[in-house]
Amino acid sequence: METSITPFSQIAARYTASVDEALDSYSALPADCPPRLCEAIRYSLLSPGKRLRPLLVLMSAEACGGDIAAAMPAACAVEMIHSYSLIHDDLPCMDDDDMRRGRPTNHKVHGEALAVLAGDALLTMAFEVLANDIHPYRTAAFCCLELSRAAGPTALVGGQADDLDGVASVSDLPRLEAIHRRKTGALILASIRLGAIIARASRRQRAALEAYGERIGLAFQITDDLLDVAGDAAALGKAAGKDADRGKLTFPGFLGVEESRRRAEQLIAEAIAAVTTLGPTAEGLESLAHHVLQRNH
Ligand code: GRG
Repeated sequence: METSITPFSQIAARYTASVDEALDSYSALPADCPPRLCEAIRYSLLSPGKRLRPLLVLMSAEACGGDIAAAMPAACAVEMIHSYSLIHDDLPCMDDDDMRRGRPTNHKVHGEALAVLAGDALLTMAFEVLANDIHPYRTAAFCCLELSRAAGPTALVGGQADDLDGVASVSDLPRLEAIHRRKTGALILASIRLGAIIARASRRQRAALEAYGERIGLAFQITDDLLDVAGDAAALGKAAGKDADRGKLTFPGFLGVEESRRRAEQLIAEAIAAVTTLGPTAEGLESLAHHVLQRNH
C-alpha cells in the first residue's frame, strides 16, 4: 500500500493565512506613528517570506498539545525580529543588497534612514507584542527573556558582527558553525522554545524539540549556502552567488557541495528522529524538516 505524505505547502497553508492576518493587524499602527514609517514597517513585515519561524512557533506548540491561538503573538514577534534583521542586513553598511523576497529592499524604496527606523520599530514591537499578548505575565516574561537572548549580542547581533568581519578571519569549520549557530540558528531555536514555553511542554518534549531545533538551524544555513551556489535568483527573490563574490566562507566552500548536502541530509534525519518521539502532533515539524532539504528558496 502506498503511504501518502501531505506536501509541506499544504501543511504550511493551514497556518500562514492566520499568521499573515495577525502580522497585518499588529502593523496597522495608530496615527501617532508617522504614516511613512508605518508604510516602511509594513513593506517588509508583510512581504512574501516563507514564515518559517512563525510556523516553527505554532508547530512546536501544537506538537506539545498546546493552543495555536495562544502562540500566535509569539509567532508574530519572531517574524518581527527576523524582518528587522533582514532590513538592517540589506543596508549599504552591511550586505548592501538591492533585492529581497523578489522586491527592492526596504532602503531602496524608503531610503536608508527610514529603513533603519523601520528595523528599530520592528525590534521594539516584538517585545511589546510578547509583553502584552502572552498570558499569564510570567509566561510573557519567559518569552521576552528567550527572544531577547536569541536576538541579542551573544546570538543574532553577535553572529552578524562576526559574520561581517568573517571574510578574513574564519579559518575552520567549527568557527563557521559557531557563527551560524548564533546568526541563523539562535532565532530558529528560540522559535521552537517559545512554542514549547507557551504550550507548557514537559521536560521530555522540550529535550526532543531542542534536539530538533539545533539540527534544523544548522541544516537551514547549509541549504542557504547551497542555494547561494546553485540556486536560481528568480526563485530566491534575491541575487545568487553573492557569498562567493564577497569571498565569504560557506559550508560548500569548506566541505564541497556533495559533502555539505550529505551533512544537511544527516542533520535533517536526526531532527526528524528526535521529533517523531512526540507522536502524530509533530507532523508539521516533520514536514518542515523535509522541506528545509527540498526548498528552492
Ligand atoms: C542585522 C542584526 C542583524 C542580523 C542579520 C538575518 C541575518 C542576520 C542575515 C541575513 C543573511 C542570511 C542570508 C542569512 C542566512 C539565513 C537567513 C536568515 C536567511 C533568510 O531567512 P529566510 O530564508 O527568509 O527564512 P524569508 O524571506 O523566507 O523570511
